[in-house]
Amino acid sequence: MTKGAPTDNKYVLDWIEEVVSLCKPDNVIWITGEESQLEELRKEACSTGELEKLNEEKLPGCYLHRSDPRDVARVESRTFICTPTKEEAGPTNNWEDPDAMYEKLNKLYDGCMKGRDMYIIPFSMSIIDSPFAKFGIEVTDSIYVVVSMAIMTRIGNQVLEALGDSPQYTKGLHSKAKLDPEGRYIVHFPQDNTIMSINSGYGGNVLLGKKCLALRIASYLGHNEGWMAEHMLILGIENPQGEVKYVAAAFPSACGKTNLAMLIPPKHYRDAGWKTYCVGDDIAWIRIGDDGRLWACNPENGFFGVAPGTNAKSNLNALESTKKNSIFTNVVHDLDDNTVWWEGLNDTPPKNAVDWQGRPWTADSGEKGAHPNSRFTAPAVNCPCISTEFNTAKGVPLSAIIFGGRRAKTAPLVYQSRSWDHGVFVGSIMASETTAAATGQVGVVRRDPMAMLPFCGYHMGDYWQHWIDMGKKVKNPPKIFNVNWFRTDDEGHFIWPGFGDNLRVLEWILKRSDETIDADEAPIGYVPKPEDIDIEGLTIGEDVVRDLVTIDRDLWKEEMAGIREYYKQFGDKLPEELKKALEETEAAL
Ligand code: GTP
Ligand code: SPV
Ligand code: MN
Repeated sequence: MTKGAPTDNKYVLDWIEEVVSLCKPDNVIWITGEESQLEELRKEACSTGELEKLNEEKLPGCYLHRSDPRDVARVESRTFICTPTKEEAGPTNNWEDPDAMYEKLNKLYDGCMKGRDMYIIPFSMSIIDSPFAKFGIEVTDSIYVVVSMAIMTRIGNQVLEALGDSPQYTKGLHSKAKLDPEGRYIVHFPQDNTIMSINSGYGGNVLLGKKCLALRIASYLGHNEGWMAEHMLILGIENPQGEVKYVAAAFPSACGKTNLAMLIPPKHYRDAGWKTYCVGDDIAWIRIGDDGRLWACNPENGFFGVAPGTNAKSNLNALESTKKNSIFTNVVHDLDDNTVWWEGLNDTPPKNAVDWQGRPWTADSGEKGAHPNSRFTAPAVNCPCISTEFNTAKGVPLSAIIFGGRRAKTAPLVYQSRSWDHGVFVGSIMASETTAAATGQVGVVRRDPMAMLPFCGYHMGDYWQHWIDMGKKVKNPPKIFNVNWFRTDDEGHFIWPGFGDNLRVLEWILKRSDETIDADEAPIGYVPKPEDIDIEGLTIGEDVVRDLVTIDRDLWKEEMAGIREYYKQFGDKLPEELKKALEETEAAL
């Protein structure tokens, strides 16, 4: 079956022999990266209904895909980190003994590709000639996965050439199998550099370069190798003096990374000469540079963004990114002009349409036409504000790291940590309301340290210690902040305008990073003097800003009590620095 393979790498060929004999596909197809091969596959997928070709004039090269209705989001309850001991995976991950898990999975994979084609996708996270790139090979029986990976990563023979005869690559085995929710597993074996995903066809569960490799496996590798894999967007901000500074921000799923990564400055900022550049919208790999600063690069090559709410006002750059060579998953299909629609795109829903499940649908039905976690897969090169540094190996130096979540109360609009270690504390105590990006209840506040709860490939206590240790090694660490765009009033409306106006907060953050502006001391850190947040052109006044940055001591005392309780599960692994920061905050309150 490996006859005619485009590589002699015996570590690759032996593994492919193994998965072929396990999955028993009818054919084995090596994905070369050539456009002609991808085009053939798209045609084949259109012939079976797996993809639908959209209006070539309005959306050239674009396709619609619907996943199984029971398979529309990441499934955290079925995502596993299988380290030799449970202790290594820690209390926040699902764990099973690797041997037991291999045995269980091998039964599920046995013959799962009979009657199907197997596709072998060599891919690279980061540009292929980067010394920091990590290579992977994803084996899959899904054309949707092949064409999505071709957007999200660098793929094909060029990766095999760069890999040469090295064993250093991540093995990723994916099969849709029967799409059975009961048999669904997304499993990571960090020590074996292996990922196995079965019975799902939804992005985050099956595009194995993304959350599985670039976060779960990479966070484990980064811990061993002295770097960090983080759930962060990377944004460049140019001020009117022409200086470009970079920030990285970690927000949980569906909490605003893609939006902040592509933000368009408010009008008077644009007029003054402010510009923004997107380096990444989801994942940052961070290293210590020769200059003693932290440098971040985006290992991905595309965006897998939330569709609902994306519109010309909220995120024009994302919308523009989807205008060609993109795939839309679980959105509304407008049958009149063969385009797509979702809630929040505009006020003119299509009259003749089918919903995300392919059922006839009109807006009057009162039901949502697009799934709340419907997504677009778009090439990064399409983004009008893509950074010139996007395709560089060394990435960009960070001036600030920002944590944030979706909190109706408690968390202020912005606050700054007192030090690196205190910043790690601020990241570790993050909490956010759950969203449709993962299955389960939506809108429940849960702790999501560094937005990595579902993505950390090892013990969370060790992960925090790694953050502390990295801080000791960097001479000029970025300052660390926390933001919350989602505070609501008594009627449940968002108080802060958000989106492009978030630059007003970023401006304060950059000034604090430069130490060119004062701040007020609060028990939890530094908060802006209300007059230091630019509100020109907004309908809210300084008094509202004052409220947004005010700390409610009673709520925060409760918060600290909750954190004390939360921390207990980490036992000895809880870094001393975090214990101390908790005690200091309690005392200050
Ligand atoms: P993942 O791709 O799942 O990791 O999500 P994300 O973090 O990239 O979130 P995204 O930018 O797609 O935003 C998710 C939702 O939050 C969308 O419905 C947005 O409209 C909304 N949102 C983003 N930024 C803001 C903001 O500043 N204010 C408010 N109120 N909503 C926002
Ligand atoms: C997220 O859930 O954080 C996403 C989408 O970015 S997924 O790729 O499904 O993880
Ligand atoms: Mn996103």
